[in-house]
Amino acid sequence: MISDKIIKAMNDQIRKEFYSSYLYLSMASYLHSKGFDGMGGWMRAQAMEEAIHAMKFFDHLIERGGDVELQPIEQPPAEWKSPLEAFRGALDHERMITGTINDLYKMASDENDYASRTMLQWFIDEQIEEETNAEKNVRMLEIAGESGQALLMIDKDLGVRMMPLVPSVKEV
Ligand code: OFO
Repeated sequence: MISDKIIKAMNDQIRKEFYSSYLYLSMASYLHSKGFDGMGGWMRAQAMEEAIHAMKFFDHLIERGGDVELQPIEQPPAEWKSPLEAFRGALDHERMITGTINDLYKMASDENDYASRTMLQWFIDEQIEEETNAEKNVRMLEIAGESGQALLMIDKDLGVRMMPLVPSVKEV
């Protein structure tokens, strides 16, 4: 049995994951507008991945008999000073999300909700990867500085990221 407290917290997390998707889509749009289509493509793939994260919580609630209550998603920023500032924003955002996942894990542990804890373990592992990738991108852009040539190389490098595979519809 999943508690009302966890149902509420997971509904909040669905909003946060969709906000992440919105934020990265907005960063993608900004980067495309500046001519960095590779970086924009990377952000676009990240936006898709966040929507998949939201759906993992959505599916978990349905499987556990908890009601999904979709909340309004706030408007993300649309402009950054530079690609570096956008990627720094992404890193800060991932660090914040890691905190929310850790809080959820603690809540599930306190309530002896082992099913939620197992599901959240996937997110804990995922956040390590998310933060590592975000840190790597920031580091590369810091090294590139104002060099147009280096920025174009990073753009090309990030542009090879594949779109995530959308999992098939779950049978619930
Ligand atoms: Fe970027 O991470 Fe979702 O959870």
